[in-house]
Parts: sequence; structure tokens; C-alpha cells
Amino acid sequence: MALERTLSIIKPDAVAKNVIGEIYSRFEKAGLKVVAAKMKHLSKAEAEGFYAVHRERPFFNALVEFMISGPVMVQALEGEGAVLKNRELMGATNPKEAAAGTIRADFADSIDANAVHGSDSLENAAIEIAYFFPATDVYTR
Ligand code: RTP
Ligand code: MG
Repeated sequence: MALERTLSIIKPDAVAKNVIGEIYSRFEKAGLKVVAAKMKHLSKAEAEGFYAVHRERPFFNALVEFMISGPVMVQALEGEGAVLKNRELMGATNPKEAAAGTIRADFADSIDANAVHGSDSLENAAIEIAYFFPATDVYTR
């Protein structure tokens, strides 16, 4: 497996539940290092730009409104196979289908308020990390 970076967002529902540390602990226990991080209250334009691939989907407006409903925690994670590893830690998009012990099974309330985002490919990870962090704000450790 190769050393990869992926973008993770702790969504407004999980920030409001005060489980940032719980979720970071799962990253660390799985061997993922936080190499960039910031708390941010996304503007509508920032959220729309981030989820531009979903622009034509029926859930787009609800997704954007949810993502701007409160501050989020944005981080780049680094580790062996980081993209897939993070997706495994997150669990299925719909928490009702998420495997026991995953972040979404433990902290998500619905398919809309589903606690975390994670890049779905190495290619998108690079695009998404650059969307939030200039290269000088990502630290190799
Ligand atoms: P994410 O991008 O947030 O990590 O989630 P994901 O890859 O598991 O799911 P994706 O298909 O990329 O969808 C992005 C977010 O849109 C919401 N969604 N709602 N009502 C629906 O059918 C539906 N489908 C997706 C979810 O909040 C999902 O995280
Ligand atoms: Mg996605």
C-alpha cells in the first residue's frame, strides 16, 4: 500500500455533539496522521463549490444547507492507503447501513446529518485538500 493523503470533514452535527476528539482518536488508532486542520463555518459558495459534483442531484440543496448550518472541522489525513482506510472508518453514507463500530454508526443521525465526509478517490483527495489548504499548510510528519 502507498502513503496517501485524504480530506476529512467533521460535519456540523458531529461538531455540535462535541465528538471531534473521539473522531480524531479513531483516525490516530487506525494509523492516520492529521497533517492539516482547521475549524471553519463554510459560506454557501464554499459548500456549493466543494460539492459541485452533486449539483444536479436532488439532495444538493439540502446537503449545502446542512453543511453551512454550523462550523465544521476540516482535516487532511496521511497514512498507508489513507483514502480507503478513512472510508472504512466512516462507514456507509446512510448510518442505518453503516457497520457497527464505524463513525457513522456511532455518531450519525440520518443520511443528511451523517457526521463525516471523506474523499472517495486519490484523485478527488488531492483536489479536495487543495480546496481547503494551500500546500504550505499541509505538514509531512
Ligand atoms: P461524503 O461525500 O459526505 O463523504 O459522503 P459519501 O461519499 O458517503 O456520499 P455522497 O454520495 O458523496 O453524497 C454526499 C452527501 O450527500 C448526502 N446524500 N443524501 N438523500 C440522499 O439520497 C443522499 N445521498 C447522499 C449525504 O449526506 C452524503 O454524505
Ligand atoms: Mg462523497
